[in-house]
Amino acid sequence: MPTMIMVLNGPNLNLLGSREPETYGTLTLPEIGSMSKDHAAKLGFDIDFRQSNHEGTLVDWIQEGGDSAHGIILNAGAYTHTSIAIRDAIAAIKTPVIEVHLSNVFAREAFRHHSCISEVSEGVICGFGATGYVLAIDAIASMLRA
Ligand code: CA2
Repeated sequence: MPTMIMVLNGPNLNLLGSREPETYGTLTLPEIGSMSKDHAAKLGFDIDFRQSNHEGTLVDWIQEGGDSAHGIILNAGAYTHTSIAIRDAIAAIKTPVIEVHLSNVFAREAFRHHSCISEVSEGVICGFGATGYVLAIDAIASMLRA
C-alpha cells in the first residue's frame, strides 16, 4: 500500500496568490498542491491535498486521516489560534500531524503567537512560505523511516 500523506488547509487559504502576496507569497493553493505532490512522488508518497473554510470539515478530515493517512500536514489557518475542536481531533488520532504556516506567525500580531494545536502536533514549520509544505513532507518521511 503506498504511503499516503494528507495535506489539509484551513480558512481563506483558497485565496492564496490573489491577495497579500507580501505575507503569503505569490503561489496559488493548487500550485502548492502540485509542488507537494511532485516532491512527495520523488519519495514514493501519495498526497491527498484539501482545503476547507469550515472547522467541522477539518475535524472530519483529521479523523479520516487518523484511519487512512500515514501523516497529516495541517495549515489550519486562523483556526490554529482558536480551535479546541481541531486540537481535540489531533489529540484523538495516532497519525503524526505537522503544523505548517506560510508566514512567520511569531513576527506578526500577538494573537497569532498562540497555537491551540502545537502542543498536540509533532512539530511546527513556519515562515518559509510554500517551501514549508516540502519541509513538512521531508519531516514526515524521516519520521516514518525512524
Ligand atoms: O501563515 C499561515 O499560513 C497562516 O496559517 C495563514 C492564516 C493566518 O490566519 C494564520 O495566522 C497564519 C490566514 C490564511 C489567509 O490566507 C489568505 C491568503 C490570501 C489573501 C488573504 C488571506
